[in-house]
Amino acid sequence: MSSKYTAGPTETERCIESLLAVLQRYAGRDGNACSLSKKEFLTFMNTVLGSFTKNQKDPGVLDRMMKKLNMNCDGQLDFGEFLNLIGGLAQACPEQAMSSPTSG
Ligand SMILES: [Ca+2]
Repeated sequence: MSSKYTAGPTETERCIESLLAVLQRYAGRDGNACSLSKKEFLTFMNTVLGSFTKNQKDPGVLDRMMKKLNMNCDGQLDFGEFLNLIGGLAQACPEQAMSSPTSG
């Protein structure tokens, strides 16, 4: 590590660490703290992204999201697959993200 890293983690690094911490918090419920089972994914979505899931008129949307995100079809969302979820959500609401550039 060069000296430019001694000032602490960058904003991006903190974001990644936060996402990893969130994943581990929900993923740890069944003993595998590195990936979300479908049940954990549903808990995560309904808890953390309740405003998103509440607005979904299609009850199968989370099932399809899980299926789409689970690239290797192992029934679990690992960190990479979880990041695809976050990226997809970020793309789905660019206006909301853009409307508050100074918050957080
Ligand atoms: Ca997977």
